[in-house]
Amino acid sequence: MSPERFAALWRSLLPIGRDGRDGGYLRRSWGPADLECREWFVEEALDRDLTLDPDGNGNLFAWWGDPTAGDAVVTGSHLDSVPHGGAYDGPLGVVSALLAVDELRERGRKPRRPIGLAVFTEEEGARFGVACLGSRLLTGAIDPARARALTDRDGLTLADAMTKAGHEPLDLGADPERLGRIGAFVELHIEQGRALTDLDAPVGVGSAIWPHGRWRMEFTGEANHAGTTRTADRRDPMLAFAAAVLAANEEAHRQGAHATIGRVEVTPNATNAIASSVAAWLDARAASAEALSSLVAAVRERINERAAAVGTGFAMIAESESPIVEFDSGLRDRIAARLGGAPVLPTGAGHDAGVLSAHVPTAMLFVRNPTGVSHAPTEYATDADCAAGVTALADTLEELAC
Ligand code: HGY
Ligand code: MN
Ligand code: MN
Ligand code: MN
Repeated sequence: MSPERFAALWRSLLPIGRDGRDGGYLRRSWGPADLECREWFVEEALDRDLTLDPDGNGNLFAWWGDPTAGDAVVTGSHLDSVPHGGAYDGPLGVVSALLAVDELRERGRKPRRPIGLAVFTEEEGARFGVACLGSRLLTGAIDPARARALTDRDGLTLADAMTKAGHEPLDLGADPERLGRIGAFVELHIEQGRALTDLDAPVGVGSAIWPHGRWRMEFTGEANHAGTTRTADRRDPMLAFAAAVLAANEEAHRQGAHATIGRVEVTPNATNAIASSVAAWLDARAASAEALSSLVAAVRERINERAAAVGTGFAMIAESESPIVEFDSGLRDRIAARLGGAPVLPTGAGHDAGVLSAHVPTAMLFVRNPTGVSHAPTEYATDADCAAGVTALADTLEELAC
């Protein structure tokens, strides 16, 4: 695959969903940009004579060969983004899947196993709060009634958003028939880190996904006047919230883990009123389950101490937790060998591949990200490395399906 060929298809998707601020994206699942991206995918798939087969969860599948034959090799990723996110996280895997089909056809290959392309919905969980929602629904990892009731920040439920987009929310749910068709899943993704840059390698193979989770934290205090309430009389939930941010940062640093509080909602959120309550979300990740639970426990303990000291309430509720994912070692080693000994590396980022790995042999390919930055407009990979990623994905599909 040439960088020019990659760039031509890449540029056709690039303008969709730009949020108009320094190159960031807002592709919210079931929102206008997401629907436009999905139309783009359908058009590209039909241009390649692939057979479209969407499931009831909003995931798109496109097939080269008869999927009912089973034991398919499926590749793909997601098209939704975090708010003001980058262009590559998700879409690179989808564009690469389309181009890998082109590459195999130009090599004259006729797969002996069906090859499927997949686009999973709401991978970021940025709209409805649960990451990998589409692949969790497909695999039965989340109850469809709970999913239907998830709300976005405007109070719209997933069911409402689907209905507005012309989809039937009652179709949500596990789809053992479609899942049963998949014999192996390979997701190509921009690396969200600098390991490949440091190794000076354009492509790597995934070994594991760190265990990670999201916790909603609720801090409750007493609203009062900013100008007339003495400090000693305050029950200000912002103090315990501030302790949470510092505890997350310090405990993660101490344990070599990652903890982020990037989202907060203050009530009433007025300059001259002491907050009555604060909601915030902890995103915590670590190399092992033990390290993750000790990180979360340490953060929780420090917040409890601070909340008690300032007389405010505190609750911490797990919203989603993902255990460590060790990718199928046979698949991993076979792919790394086919790719001429490509480096093998873990990731701290969650992926649909992590959800599917509980059901089918799964692998990931990573494409070098020169700065390692992700979930931000500066997320970037060179056309040459992206083209190398397509070639690696085509080699992988050829190795597994042809
Ligand atoms: O948050 C993640 O780890 C992924 O990028 N959705
Ligand atoms: Mn992603
Ligand atoms: Mn992401
Ligand atoms: Mn007043």
